Amino acid sequence: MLSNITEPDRARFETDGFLVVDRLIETAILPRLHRAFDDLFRGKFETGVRPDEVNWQQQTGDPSLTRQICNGWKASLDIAGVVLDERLGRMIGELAGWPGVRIMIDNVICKPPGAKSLGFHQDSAYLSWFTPSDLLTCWIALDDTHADGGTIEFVRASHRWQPGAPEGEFHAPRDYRLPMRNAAAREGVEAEICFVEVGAGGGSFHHGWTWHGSGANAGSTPRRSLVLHAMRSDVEYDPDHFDQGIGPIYSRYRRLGDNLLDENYFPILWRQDGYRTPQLETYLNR
Ligand SMILES: O=C(O)CCC(=O)C(=O)O
Repeated sequence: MLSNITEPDRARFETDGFLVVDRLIETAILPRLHRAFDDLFRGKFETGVRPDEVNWQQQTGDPSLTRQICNGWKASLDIAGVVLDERLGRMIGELAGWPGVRIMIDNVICKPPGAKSLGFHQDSAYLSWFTPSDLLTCWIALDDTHADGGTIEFVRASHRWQPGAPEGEFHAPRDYRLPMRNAAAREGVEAEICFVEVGAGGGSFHHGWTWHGSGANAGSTPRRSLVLHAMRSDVEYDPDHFDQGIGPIYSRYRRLGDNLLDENYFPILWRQDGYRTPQLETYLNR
């Protein structure tokens, strides 16, 4: 049974800055998603479109690193079927109390046994080019996850800490928790780290300011996850913060004459009034 958001879920998310969920997607689709991951990291792009960020490829990638691709939905219809799902959009909207939900970006992440950590960070510290700049992320485990297998870790209630500036490396830093420990020291608190340990198909939601990262994979199985970073449906480009975090790739999608976000690149997954970007169904059923 796939989860729905309940009032206690909302209260927990509000208090902790994250919520762990047993089941987010049907386990029957996991083999297809595993194959889609293999294809993407081998450079096989089903739709003919290259994902926006290809940070690791089989032929050239450093095998000690965690593999990452951003906006796999543009290359793989199996990935698209998950991260453009209306149901996940609704869950995010209900958790956040937003009128509607757009995808900002997806992350395809694979951490094989032995692969290195991803540094602790706050997503919102890197992303203030749109307004309102609220962000909420759904992290889906495609393998069973364990504390020693490099699963994602959250610091409880850290979404209430002072917003920090970007600090440290994301890929394979020397001490992956250091920026978070520095922030905890500034805050004068002891960080309470919570590992997301779920079966494949489960996962979590986290607030844009919640501190999170993940250690090296000391286990014997890969740790794959599919991540949906979402924003409100009514966001616009923020001309006053346009240079903050958008970078050369996503700034290309800006329209010439106004600050509206183009639904071809940032589709609306769900809105309270029933609207959903109409072209999504055509794309998903190609
Ligand atoms: O999967 C991970 O280890 C980190 C993912 C992440 O940074 C995120 O979901 O925001």
